[in-house]
Amino acid sequence: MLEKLAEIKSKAIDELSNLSDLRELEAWRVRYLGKKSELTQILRGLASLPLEERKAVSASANELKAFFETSHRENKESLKERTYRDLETTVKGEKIDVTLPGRPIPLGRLHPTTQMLRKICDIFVALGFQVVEGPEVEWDYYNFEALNIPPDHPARDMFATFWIDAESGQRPMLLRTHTSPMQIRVMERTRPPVRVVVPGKVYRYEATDATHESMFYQIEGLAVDEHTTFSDLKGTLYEFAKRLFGEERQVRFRCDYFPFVEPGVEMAIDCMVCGGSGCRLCSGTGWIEILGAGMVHPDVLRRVDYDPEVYTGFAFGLGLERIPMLMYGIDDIRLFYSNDLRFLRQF
Ligand code: YSA
Repeated sequence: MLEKLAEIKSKAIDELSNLSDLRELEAWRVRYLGKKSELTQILRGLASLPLEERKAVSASANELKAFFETSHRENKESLKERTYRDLETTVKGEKIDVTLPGRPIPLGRLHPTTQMLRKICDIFVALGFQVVEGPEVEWDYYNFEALNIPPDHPARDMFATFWIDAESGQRPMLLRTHTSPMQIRVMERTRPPVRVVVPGKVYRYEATDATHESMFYQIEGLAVDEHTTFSDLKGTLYEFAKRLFGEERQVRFRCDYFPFVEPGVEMAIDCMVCGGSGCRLCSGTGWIEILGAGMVHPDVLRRVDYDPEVYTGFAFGLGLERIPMLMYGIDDIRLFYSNDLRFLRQF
């Protein structure tokens, strides 16, 4: 047994000299002084030894225990000191220069389409219009029929359509090709006076090019009341153009055709690049078309139970991307939705 104790001591001293931190020292303590350690087992078994042997083993085992406890205490102190010294060296070596400027946090920004959409809506809100939104998945009825565009009407060719489940035999459904269906939805649920603008995404089944996307934004406007006249239409859109493009802009109205208005017009502003003398932007005409508009067709009013003898109204619709393209000289509409950060960060 005495030999066993000598063996334990030599092994423990050997391990002790190789410890490098407090965690290892604690493991050492458990190994040699813990409840399950060999030394503790020997001390517990002393009673079963013959008297003579018990005396000698007891003295040696207790001496070893005291030795281990002292060694543990001393090593703990020196390891603690070593840890502090190491920490101090590390901290001194890694000085933080608090005078350095912080790293900038990258800020997000609003998409140019969103910025323009808000700007335009703000102008109409200031003119007394309410902003409403509607579904992008729409019934054929609202997108076409209620707007005087029955099946097989040639005007359907103006609106290349993404149909949804056209073969199912149910009511035909589509991705709205313009925001005009919201004219019907708004009038169905409100009585005049009505004054709304409707911003939103629309879809056309078209090949994309520099001026055409298959998804783009439109803003629709609708005003209906007793005695609303074509002069109201002109005055409202004239004011809108001045507020958006500046006081000096000239505005021109010319006849156009949309089945849901009578008469129909297109509105143009004089070219902001050449001032009307003709350039590449305005294709040499001096004018840039901004929107389609007109007086709401009496048949459309009748369809929503508005008496056209009592109520009249005007409506307009504009392609949103067209405006920042003109203002900032952007020559390809596809830049808006191709998510190139170099383009988007400019706005
Ligand atoms: C007309 C009269 C009203 O009383 C009310 C609304 C309207 C506008 C009508 N609903 C409409 O959608 N007319 S439109 O087919 O000529 O489109 C309007 C604008 O959308 C165009 O002037 C153009 O700026 C834009 N647009 C059309 N197709 C586009 C497009 N923009 C990008 N990509 C396309 N594929």
